Amino acid sequence: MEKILIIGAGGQIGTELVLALRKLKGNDAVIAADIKEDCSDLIKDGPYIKMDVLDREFVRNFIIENKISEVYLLAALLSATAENNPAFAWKLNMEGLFTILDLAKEKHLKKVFWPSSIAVFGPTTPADNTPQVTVMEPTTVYGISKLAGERWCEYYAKQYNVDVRSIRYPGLISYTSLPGGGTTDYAVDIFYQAKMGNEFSCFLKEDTMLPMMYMEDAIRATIELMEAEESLIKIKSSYNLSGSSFTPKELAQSIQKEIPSFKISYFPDFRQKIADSWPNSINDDSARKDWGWSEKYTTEELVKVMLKYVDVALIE
Ligand code: AKB
Repeated sequence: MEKILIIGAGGQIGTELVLALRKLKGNDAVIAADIKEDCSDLIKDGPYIKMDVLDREFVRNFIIENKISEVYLLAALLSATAENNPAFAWKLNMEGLFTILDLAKEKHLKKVFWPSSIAVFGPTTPADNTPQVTVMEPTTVYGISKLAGERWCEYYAKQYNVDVRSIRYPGLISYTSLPGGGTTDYAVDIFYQAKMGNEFSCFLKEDTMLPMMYMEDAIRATIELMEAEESLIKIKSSYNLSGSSFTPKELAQSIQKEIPSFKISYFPDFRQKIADSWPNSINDDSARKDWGWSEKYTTEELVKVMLKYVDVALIE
């Protein structure tokens, strides 16, 4: 029987992945794990374990004793938080990955999912329609850790036959649980402020174009990648994935179509530099060709869904 462990299950992606995978595989087949003592009510309908991904022995014993077959390793510090604590970000983002890759190398795990990010790219990367294989000189701690992680995933896949799969996520837009510590987080916060009737103060300049994706597409991509035949997964580092790209101004204009009184102002902070180093748009031809990826949500569609479902109680 498949037994899945999601580490970092309390986060923005983790919460939604737990829900989606439990729907697909059954509640008991999907164990949620996070550093917090208790899990959120959203994922209370299945097993939960408090787990510090940096406690290598604990993680190893849990996976071996519980005969876990697949791990989704989502615990990480994102781009903005990582810049404020580089040493810890490097430790957290790398050590957990080695623990899991080693378990897969020792054949305790059949399959591993590890998320990469558009942060692997840098200012010298072609910014428009960024190719799968291109110049990669990230200038953030988060980006450096993701690029190093990608290289290690490919190394373990090629040297030790580890089945590890990965996606370079763009900014993810969702309403079920909040993002934390990312540079693309403005594109989620904006919906809460719009719904509360507040003017939104944006920490990026109005013309900062970034690749984004609606969470439902991102979760579907993750599950489709993990369910695909192993022979189809040609890229062992991480797949480019594209949803839609927009600037804060364009996003605000889409929101104004639904809420004409909505106002936005711009006060760029340290995150502007991070955003400026990332691509405007992503070429995901490899994901389309290898395992049949295609996105469903346009910017207009995601704006409509977000405005309908965002619950301001989540931030109060
Ligand atoms: C961030 O902004 O740090 C993340 C990412 C693009 O990986 N959302």
